[in-house]
Amino acid sequence: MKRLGMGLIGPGFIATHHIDAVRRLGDVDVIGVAASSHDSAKKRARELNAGHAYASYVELLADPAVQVVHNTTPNHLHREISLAALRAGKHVISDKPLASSAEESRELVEAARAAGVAHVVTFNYRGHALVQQARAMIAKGKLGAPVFVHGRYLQDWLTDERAYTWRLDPKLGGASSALGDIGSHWCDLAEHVTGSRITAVLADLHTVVPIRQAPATSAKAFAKRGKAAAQREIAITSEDLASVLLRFDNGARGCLIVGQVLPGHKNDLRLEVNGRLASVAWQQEQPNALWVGHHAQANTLLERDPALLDPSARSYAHLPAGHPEAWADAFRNLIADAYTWIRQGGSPETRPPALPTFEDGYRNSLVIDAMLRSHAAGGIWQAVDDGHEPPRKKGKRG
Ligand code: SOE
Repeated sequence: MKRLGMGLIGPGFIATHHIDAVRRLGDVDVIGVAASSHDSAKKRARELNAGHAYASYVELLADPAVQVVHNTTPNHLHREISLAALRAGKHVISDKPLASSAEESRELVEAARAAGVAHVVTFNYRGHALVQQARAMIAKGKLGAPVFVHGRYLQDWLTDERAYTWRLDPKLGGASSALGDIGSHWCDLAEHVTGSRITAVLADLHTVVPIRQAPATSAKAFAKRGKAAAQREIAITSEDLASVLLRFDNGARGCLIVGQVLPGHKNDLRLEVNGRLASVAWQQEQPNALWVGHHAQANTLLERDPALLDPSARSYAHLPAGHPEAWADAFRNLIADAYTWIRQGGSPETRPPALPTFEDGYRNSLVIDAMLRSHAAGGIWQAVDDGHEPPRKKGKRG
């Protein structure tokens, strides 16, 4: 198999997992990294054993040894970096969200189509074998018509008012925090697993911690608060708590709760789909079991046993039953699908069915935008833009 070269731009928290996943494929070389400065790139290249430290991302994009660019920069740089990589003819794998707004996301979709390369957004929870099992069961009618889709994504790493991250700064993280950062994962999973689309939302957003004591440097996700040195008060305008009602295009109703200030919840993503015949529920913190609920027979708990999985889910399980697979394995599965697509030329016809692309990233931004609009309008139902018309420019009437 011809070896491919990858370059990574923005070597922060998630970059480690991109590089780890790529290394597990066995036929991709980590060529190098670019960061906010050459010194930072040198430091991270050493720490990650990630090859060359480029002086800038422009230098990385000019390197013919790099065919694939992983964009793991902070949200506000996603558009600039992905656009430059696409224009340089590189395949692009971007951390979520695709960009800071629906408008930017749409621009990236159009640029990716024009470039004719693979374009992937890391909605990594799709990579779990039992998520694919749930999707296959629904697609094959095992649940009957889905009538209710509900769940949660709850965390507590922002509970302490001294915790601060760039994600809470609208200029860097975007207008939304909890919904944009983790609600986006749940919405993508709900649409992917059910095969249906969220058409309308009714959202109630809240900021539980409106003032934070920010240290000189930003908190990393899940970092424990040490005794911070310099403190400054920052007013928080984005939501850290959200309750949302949903309507789907297959007539199903739904509801979602999202929060990042909820003590005891670490990375508590749960999705449940109730059909007219049966139900399924999957929890990210117990990823090797899928609950299957019945009305007229005993409920079951399907363990992640490749021998028992639908053929479409089996390739996402690499270990036998009783050998747990988890977050990093799902991440690797998504990256493996991305490189399979790249090797097949990155055309729409060859995309692996579970692989989220820039189109899914754009779609996801439209759903989150509708939730923000719903809340801003006082909590009224808002239709999700279908993405065919350019999203309304801010401040323009009509
Ligand atoms: C922080 O909320 C975070 O790292 C998110 O940014 C990730 O997308 C999620 O998978 C885990 O939590």
